[in-house]
Amino acid sequence: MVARSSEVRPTAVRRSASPGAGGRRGRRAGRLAGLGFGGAALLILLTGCDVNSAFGFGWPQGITPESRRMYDLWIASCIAALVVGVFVWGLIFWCVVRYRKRGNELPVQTRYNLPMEFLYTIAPVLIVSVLFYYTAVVQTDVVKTTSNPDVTVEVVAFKWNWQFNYRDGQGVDANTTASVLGTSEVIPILVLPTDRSIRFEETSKDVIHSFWVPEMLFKRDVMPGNIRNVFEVSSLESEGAYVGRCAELCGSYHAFMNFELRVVSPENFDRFLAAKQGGASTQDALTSIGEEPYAVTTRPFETRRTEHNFNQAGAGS
Ligand SMILES: [Cu+2]
Repeated sequence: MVARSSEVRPTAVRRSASPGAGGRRGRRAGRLAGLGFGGAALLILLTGCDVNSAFGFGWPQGITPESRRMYDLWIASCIAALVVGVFVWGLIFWCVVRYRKRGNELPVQTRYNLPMEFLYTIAPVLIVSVLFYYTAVVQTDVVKTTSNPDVTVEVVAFKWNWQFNYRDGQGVDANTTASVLGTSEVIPILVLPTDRSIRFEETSKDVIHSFWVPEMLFKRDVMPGNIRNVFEVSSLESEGAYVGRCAELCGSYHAFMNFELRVVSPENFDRFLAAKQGGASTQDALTSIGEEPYAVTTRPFETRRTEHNFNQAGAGS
């Protein structure tokens, strides 16, 4: 038989209060701990009225099935962490109250506790294993690609803007059928349809950039040279305008490297593409389908590239 713990009774003369006092203290500590748990549960319940804003933890709602899976993983991980946290805080506060100093008596000296040591070794391994399992499942789903996406768009990054090429196939050998190019004056608008799978093929003209639309909850590095990073979304679920950014520090004007994702209906997307292929400008093609011709989520930044005005008072605005 294995001893559960080894306790060394202090030799000091016990000057404990009446036998009933310890029991009363224990009950009071239990009530305090219960109150703490109840308060935490009530807080979660009350803020749970709007689960998405209470448990969003800073993440926007996704607009793709993939992003919703990542969102769910993130929220579930946060809630699991909170549950563990509340449990640990509860134990700490319970110990602080239950075993607080009472007079000069030396408390029981516990040297080891096998079940407890077994628990706090196994529990973290189990938690990490469960987190790893769900992360691997969601990641595999998010990065999977198919052989026949509905739309293929080539994302070309360069210092410090974007070009979006609509392609007639996959890979470097496919042809560009229409193109959107950003300039210092005009934010490039990437027009894409709802309800269709979309393949993004990324390439860079110079340094490493990163294609990021926060509402897709996803970013991927855009590499120069022969590396062609590819990812797909199985559909874009809500029409609208979403800001896009470069998420890799790529040089002086990295912060200015914005674009806009404009999600439209499949019919309007076909009309937009036909207008572009017919020689219309991006702004005219957008107007022809009843969309705002210029970006509405971001604006071109004043780069002042020709002025030597760095570090001068009043230069920033
Ligand atoms: Cu960049």
